[in-house]
Amino acid sequence: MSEREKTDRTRRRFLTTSLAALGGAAATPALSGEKPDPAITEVQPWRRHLGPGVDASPYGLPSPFEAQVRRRNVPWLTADTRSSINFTPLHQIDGIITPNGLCFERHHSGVAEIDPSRHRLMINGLVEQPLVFTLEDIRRFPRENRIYFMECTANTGMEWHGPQMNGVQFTHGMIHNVMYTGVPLRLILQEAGIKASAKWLLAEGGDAAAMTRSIPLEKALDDCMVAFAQNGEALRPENGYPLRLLVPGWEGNMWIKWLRRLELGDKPWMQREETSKYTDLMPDGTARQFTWVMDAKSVITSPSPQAPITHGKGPLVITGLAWSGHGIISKVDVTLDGGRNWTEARIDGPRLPKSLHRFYLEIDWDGRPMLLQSRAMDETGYVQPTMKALKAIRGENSVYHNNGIQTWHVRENGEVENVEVS
Ligand SMILES: Nc1nc2c(c(=O)[nH]1)N[C@H]1C(S)=C(S)[C@@H](COP(=O)(O)O)O[C@H]1N2
Ligand SMILES: [Mo]
Repeated sequence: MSEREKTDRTRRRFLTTSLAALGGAAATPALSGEKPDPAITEVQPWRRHLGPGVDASPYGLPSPFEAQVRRRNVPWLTADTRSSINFTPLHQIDGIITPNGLCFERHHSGVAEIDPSRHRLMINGLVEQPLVFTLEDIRRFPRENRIYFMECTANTGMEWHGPQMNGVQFTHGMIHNVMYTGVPLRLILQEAGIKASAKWLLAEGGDAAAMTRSIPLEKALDDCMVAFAQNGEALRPENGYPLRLLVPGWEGNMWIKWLRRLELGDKPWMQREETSKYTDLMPDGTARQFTWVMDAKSVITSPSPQAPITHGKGPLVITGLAWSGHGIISKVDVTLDGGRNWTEARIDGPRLPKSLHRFYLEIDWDGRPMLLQSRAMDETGYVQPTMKALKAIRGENSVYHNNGIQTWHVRENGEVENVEVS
């Protein structure tokens, strides 16, 4: 019998059982001899009285039964939550969009709480006419809607020295994927008039850190945006309200939040800035700099250490995310045996450049241990490397840009552990 036929047969058996349960019949093997299911036979509390009316929650919140779906930080990673990071619960969400309240946060000086009526965006430097915009001014430019991932350069950074964090939220959760509404940066810069000598852009945040980053003008004029909305509503304070810079496909550090100033210059403001921190130390002691693009990467989000298999053997949905700063993901492969055999996974939902892609592989799990991995390929033909291949090139001194293949060890009891295979 083929793998597909076997899966179909198991699924049919599975469906008959569930259908029988719906009908209350106890004729199937799975139900015979068991006590009646109180979820079926008893009237539940929520059927005994009317529920709350329409305005009970003017800004809706998830069901209280979903309270465990939340961002989490790792207290020992940083000394103070105001210069810290928390992580997106990748194992608890599906599809490709990160709900606003679950987008990971990374602040250098806490969240700036900005009164939008007193927020300004200033443009100066090598422009014909320095300008100051209010938010109302920004909203009078033509708008675009774009879905982009934003990944912190340090995502998966703790894993360079072998498995550290036992959960995909912590190994890969410095990423979110949001539909932004905003204005192409090009239009705003052109309004001020770009001088011919301008080659670089300095973006500055309005937080206490006054964080700045230099961006090549070529990128700024390409697909950068100034966004005021995320997933249809105003940006959240954590993510840069009321205005943030988008630098699609490039490292998260450049996506300046609480954006207050754009300066055009003829050379980068590097070294004296934040930027010097974000280099990759190579085995020979030299540093890799200007590594802005986030290379193709993927990870299985379930099963994973925080999302073990609780239903035993039989039908199992393996799912995960894949992304590339270079464009679209063309293919994701999944292995159950640590890389010996690979099967192409099914990508479902929008396949957009520089956005998360969702993949699935449905299997009939025989209950035996697995070494699960996923491997992404992007439209340039680049294939996500193994940890071993990555370390051979980059050595062991790196902190940033770890896009190596992640391995999850699934035990017979369904528990999952973070491991590295050589
Ligand atoms: N103004 C300002 N912008 C900032 C930061 C900051 O601390 N201040 N942190 C940067 C870093 S390192 C990252 S990874 C992202 C985090 O964005 P998020 O909080 O929306 O996840 O914002 C970037 N932009
Ligand atoms: Mo970051």
